[in-house]
Amino acid sequence: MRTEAVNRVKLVFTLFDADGNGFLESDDFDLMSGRVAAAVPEAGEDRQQAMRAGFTRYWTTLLGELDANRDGRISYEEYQACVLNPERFDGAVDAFAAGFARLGDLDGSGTVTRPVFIGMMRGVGFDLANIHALFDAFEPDAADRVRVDIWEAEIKNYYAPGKGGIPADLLAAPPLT
Ligand SMILES: [Ca+2]
Ligand SMILES: [Ca+2]
Repeated sequence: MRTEAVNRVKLVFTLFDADGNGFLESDDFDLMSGRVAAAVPEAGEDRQQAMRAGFTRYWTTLLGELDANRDGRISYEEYQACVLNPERFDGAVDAFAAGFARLGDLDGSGTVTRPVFIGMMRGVGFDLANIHALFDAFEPDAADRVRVDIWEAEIKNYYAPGKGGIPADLLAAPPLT
């Protein structure tokens, strides 16, 4: 597996552990989807539901595939195994990526503004400078908007163990000092 992918897996585990107790649990995903929803209160109910459903499906897939000791939560050791058979997570990652990125398309234009992008990604917990770097890598247009389909595709890339040297790696860059 690519070193970049290891770094992405480590980071996303830390972020998904929204309450910081060292394990992924159902409550973490409710907490995080609530933070993301709160970042875009003007998004319609349908999009909010699709986003929450994506989080829920991803969680139930993790639990079904990775909870080796059957305690109802996922440790980092268990989570790391997600990279061994990435195809088992394709459906869940696709639904997660679609529900998440499309939430930010508030006017149905197929694009997302920088403030909405920042707000949602801060809701997940990414570093602010890294979020701006990713937005800029998506080549915003004159109105400072990026395409939702590009964002959605990059979310999937984030979870692909074989990929490195991609825009998603910007999210796992060390914070600037
Ligand atoms: Ca937790
Ligand atoms: Ca477990």
